[in-house]
Amino acid sequence: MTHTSQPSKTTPTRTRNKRPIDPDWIREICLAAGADDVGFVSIDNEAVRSERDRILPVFPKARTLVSFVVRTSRGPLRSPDRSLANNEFHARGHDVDDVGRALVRALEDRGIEAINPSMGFPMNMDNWPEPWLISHKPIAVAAGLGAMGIHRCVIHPKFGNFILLGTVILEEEVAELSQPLDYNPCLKCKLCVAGCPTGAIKSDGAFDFSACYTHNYREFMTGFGDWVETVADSGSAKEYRKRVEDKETVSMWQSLGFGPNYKAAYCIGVCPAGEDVIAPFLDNRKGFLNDVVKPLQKKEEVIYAMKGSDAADYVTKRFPHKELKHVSSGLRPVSAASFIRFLPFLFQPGQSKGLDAVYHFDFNGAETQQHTVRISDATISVEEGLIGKADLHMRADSKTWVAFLRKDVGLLRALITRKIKLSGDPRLLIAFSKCFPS
Ligand code: B12
Ligand code: SF4
Repeated sequence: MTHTSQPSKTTPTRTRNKRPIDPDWIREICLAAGADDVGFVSIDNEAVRSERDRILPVFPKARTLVSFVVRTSRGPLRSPDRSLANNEFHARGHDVDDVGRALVRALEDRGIEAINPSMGFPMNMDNWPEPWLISHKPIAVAAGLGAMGIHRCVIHPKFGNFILLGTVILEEEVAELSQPLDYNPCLKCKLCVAGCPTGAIKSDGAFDFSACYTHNYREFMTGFGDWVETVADSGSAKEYRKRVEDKETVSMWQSLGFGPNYKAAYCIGVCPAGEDVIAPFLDNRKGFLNDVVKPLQKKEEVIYAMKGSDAADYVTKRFPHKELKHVSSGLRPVSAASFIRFLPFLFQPGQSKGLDAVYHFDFNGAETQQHTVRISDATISVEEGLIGKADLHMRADSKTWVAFLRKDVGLLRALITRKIKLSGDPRLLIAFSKCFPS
């Protein structure tokens, strides 16, 4: 099929095209607007089920997801000077949004409704703590634009992980859909594991969300919120300066003025996968390590981590020349349901050593929820309902529980007023809280 049968881009028509759209027409618009690769996925594809559930309430007409990538340049992303990387991330991120806008306009000119969720920001913060409208990664994977690497980012077969992802959602079908890759370009070299300054990337593909978020996103969202609370708590300029160095204050100003600064993204910088990227690694692995990985490992810099977290232990042990700074991630539950949902993402295996216990959470009041949480062998599992015998049973008014976690209400008061009731060994509550530093 060619796109000659389609109306011209410059002559808008309001007649709805009932035939499946020519994917080449869409691809050309995306490429002309700055994309480097494009794929097509049906909203009914099971691989994007999680996204379907997010998209349909916002755009019930959705039929097809157009996934596209924009390449990022390797030099700036690999530089120990993060102003180069930040400039590249921000500029290319805007390029992704430009492609989305161009495609939506072209589709609308043909009478086809479409939406373009942002590459990153802005997000809908009313939906905090999961404000992103869709997750671009599973869509890109289903569209054959790459596969997930050990570092949980999508690796394109040609451009490697030097890509940012975008998605446009439209109300029509396209004539041909894409297929996922039948291999994974990730080499399992684990350079991303070695490069990450916070230990967020585990060699088995597990990802310590809070380690990455607390450091890399120090000047985003709740990292910013934590800084605001530090300002509020300081009481005087002198006290503030004891807590926050001048370079941190000006960095925060820069983030507010020019777009937030990422602190690391070294996992992306060091990744050698992808046809266009791999040659220097294959030619001379030691040289690649010296030129690309070591400068980031050796860099003297501040690493933000929560006190008592696996990341804090990791920095002390693995990167003693980097300056560990204890901060709060600022992440705190907004409801009993979000407390439960967060648990697996915030769990710190290293802090749970020796703990083998079953917890029952029995919430009442504004939210009625029952969950069983097991922690053993440095793993966590969360199930709905009160299953088996608990070592510690907690019956709590959901609002009081959330207020306790947000440090707005003390545990003693909640116990005395019987808003929280414990049965079992209360020391298990201390052991539990150690697994989730905040
Ligand atoms: C949330 C988010 C993050 C989080 C979580 C990262 C992650 N692995 O998902 C944080 C803040 C840590 C982060 C960091 C980075 N991100 Co980011 N991020 C997103 C965002 C907004 C959503 C990702 C998502 O849906 N994840 C859910 C699922 C599919 O991913 P997952 O790996 O299976 O899930 C993990 C986490 O997301 C987390 N999680 C999932 N759901 C929830 C819910 C709650 C409540 C919590 C607390 C956690 C959580 O736990 C999971 C397991 O650890 C997307 C933009 C978008 N709208 O899609 C960009 C995106 C994934 N990020 C991107 C980039 C580039 C980065 C950084 C390099 C940023 C930087 N410049 O420094 C780092 C890389 C870190 C890494 N190795 O992943 C790119 C990735 C491009 C690619 N090639 O894949 C994306 C796609 C943006 C884009 N449009 O291109 N990011
Ligand atoms: S650095 Fe190596 S292990 Fe990590 S994602 Fe890239 S290819 Fe895979």
